[in-house]
Amino acid sequence: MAALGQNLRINPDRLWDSLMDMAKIGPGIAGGNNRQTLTDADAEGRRLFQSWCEDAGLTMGVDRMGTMFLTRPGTDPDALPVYVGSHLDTQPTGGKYDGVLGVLAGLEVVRTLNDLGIRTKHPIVVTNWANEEGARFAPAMLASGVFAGVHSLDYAYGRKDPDGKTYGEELKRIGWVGEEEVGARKMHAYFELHIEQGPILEAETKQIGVVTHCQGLWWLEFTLTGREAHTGSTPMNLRVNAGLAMARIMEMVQTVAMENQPGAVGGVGQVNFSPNSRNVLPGKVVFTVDIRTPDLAKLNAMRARIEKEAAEICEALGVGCAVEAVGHFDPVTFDPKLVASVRAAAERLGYSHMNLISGAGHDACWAAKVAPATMIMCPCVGGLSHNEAEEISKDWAGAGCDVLLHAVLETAEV
Ligand code: HGY
Ligand code: MN
Ligand code: MN
Ligand code: MN
Repeated sequence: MAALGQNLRINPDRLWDSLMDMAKIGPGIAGGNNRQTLTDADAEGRRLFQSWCEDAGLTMGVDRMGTMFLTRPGTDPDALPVYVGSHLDTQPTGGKYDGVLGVLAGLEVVRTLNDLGIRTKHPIVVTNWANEEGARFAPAMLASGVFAGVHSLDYAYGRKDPDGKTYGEELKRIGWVGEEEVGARKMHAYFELHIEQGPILEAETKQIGVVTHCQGLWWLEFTLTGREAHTGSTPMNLRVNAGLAMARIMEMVQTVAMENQPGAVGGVGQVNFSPNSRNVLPGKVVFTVDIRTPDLAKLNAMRARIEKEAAEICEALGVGCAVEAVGHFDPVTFDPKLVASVRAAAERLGYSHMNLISGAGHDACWAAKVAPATMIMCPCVGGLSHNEAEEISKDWAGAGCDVLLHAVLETAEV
């Protein structure tokens, strides 16, 4: 392909400027972002992204989950589009690049093709998936999950945030309920550029992660029932201590993960005590265990062991124990042909690269259920993410976007 020469590259300054402009919307308190899904800040970020895309000549479609699809026509209107995207929503204390890099890199690919007057056979669709993070409305990757047929629209619309607001209500409130049936679109291929959110690429001094797989995940929500009582006057032997049970379960999850090395992780990011008063033993403790590993058998064995041992811990303390799986996907193998095109692009462009298994989950995991899909990763400083101090370099962003441009062009056919 003549167009795929060594010097075919994006404009890294323009990409970086767009990242910095988007980062001004929904600022955090420590230099990052709090642009949680379906908040007013999310709506503002959506409008900015839409305006940039329309300036680049793209036409927008929105589905009933609020996912945004911005289309650049191809020369063959019958050819299925090549999708390229990620997510603009962030964690409450999120970084400026998690998800955002992939969406704005998709736009930069289009802007570059416009600059060069390159037309592709397949249309290109830049995508902003709604609610990837799952921080406000669990589970993560909710909209792409509905798109892939993993969740029903009713299930998704009924998901509640900590204030009891539902996804459906909030999507309507911000005015982003689209007309398109979710999942009606068919993809020729799907690409997602994302920061690694781990330490490997930086430690190995590699510019590009050629992502071959993504590890699988279970989110197990435990509801423990104790007895509210005075923390001062209640003798130790009369306590029904749900808080203690939670602590022992957290310790056990750590043990299970450590006994499944290499490759497994396990932990808890969110705990809610009720009534959450300093001098009241909790009557109820709700928390979510997050376990992940690339090995499916190991993933399911870890889940079974954690649920069994949690029940034993609670029984010994007289605490009630209920558990619900609120998030799950099996380990994902990305499309070998697309993975090869990413690797070839990195080689053609002269970027150092290595194969990588994604530690974090991404919309690409669900896209891979309905189309050939793959990911490209760039390093992040100290491997830090889901932290306002998340940082990347302009060079890393540029290199990742160059590889995305080449891989998309090869697949969309110039
Ligand atoms: O949880 C995840 O892996 C992603 O950040 N939503
Ligand atoms: Mn992400
Ligand atoms: Mn994230
Ligand atoms: Mn499964």
